[in-house]
Amino acid sequence: VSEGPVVVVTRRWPAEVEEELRRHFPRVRLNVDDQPLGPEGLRRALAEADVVLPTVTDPLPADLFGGEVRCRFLGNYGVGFNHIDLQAAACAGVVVTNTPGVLTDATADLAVTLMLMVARRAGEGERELRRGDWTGWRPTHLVGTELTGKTLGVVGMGRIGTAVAQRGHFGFDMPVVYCDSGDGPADLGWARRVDTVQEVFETADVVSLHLPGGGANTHLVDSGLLARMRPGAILVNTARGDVVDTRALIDACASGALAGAGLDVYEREPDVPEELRKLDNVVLLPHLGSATREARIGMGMLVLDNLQAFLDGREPPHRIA
Ligand code: 8YV
Repeated sequence: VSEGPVVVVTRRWPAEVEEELRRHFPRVRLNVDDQPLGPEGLRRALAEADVVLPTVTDPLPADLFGGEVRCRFLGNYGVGFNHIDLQAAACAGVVVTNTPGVLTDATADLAVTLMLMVARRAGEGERELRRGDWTGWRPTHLVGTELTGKTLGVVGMGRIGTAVAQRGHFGFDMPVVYCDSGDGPADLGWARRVDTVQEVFETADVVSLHLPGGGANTHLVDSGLLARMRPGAILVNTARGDVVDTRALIDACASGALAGAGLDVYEREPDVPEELRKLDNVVLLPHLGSATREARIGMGMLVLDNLQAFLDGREPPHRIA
């Protein structure tokens, strides 16, 4: 009886999913230290394992696929995959999958959390109270703005963008404008599609980003685009850090051109520029978009579904290369 494929899991996963992995794959290698494998560790994993299950903390550029590659299946634990060179993977004969859908609600909820935290100055208030600086209630203390009735702009109307738009429109009565460079919905009735990112930035009071990182999207949000935002507007990024030119965002938030920004992702995670960390009108979360039990278990189970399909000779449901 074969013991099955060698499976490398690059980080710790929820216990329920690791249990499944152990049950199905006796030769699974779990990363008990939970430290990123780094380029050398990843190179070794690709050379020694039949299956590698990476996360966003495992950059897999083309050169890693240039050497010895025993790996036939890369099951990314996450929906975003700009850390993987898909073309190089495909050339090396590696099938790649991702985990869309199961983290949509968690990520949309976090985008709304950031909008509310910035609009209601929740981070500022929490820091003040914890410092022991709260002197008591007064009518002019930490006055923010309401989301209700403000215009929500969504860049990228895929699964997550649509879930954010629904929350904004049906939960907070926000008119919604959106753009989509791909096959996003032409018309939703309750949300208005516009042709360009510029139009979204010019029209909205709150702009939320929901497009992939990398390629042409890197620094899509630059100083020019930020300058088009309405005075007192808010930018939220739960997509990928590289989509926003951080330098330009720091300037826009520091000058008061924007009311503030809510960020969950950064250009060089886990490094977050000190200048950004010093800004009181910016809310900073440590890449928590999909950090719910439901989403993280769902992501693991979906990786297993994709892997099982591959091993059975079926087309994996979420194949991306
Ligand atoms: C994950 C994410 O936490 O799925 C994504 O694209 O950014 C997050 O849900 C991370 O990518 C795990 O690999």
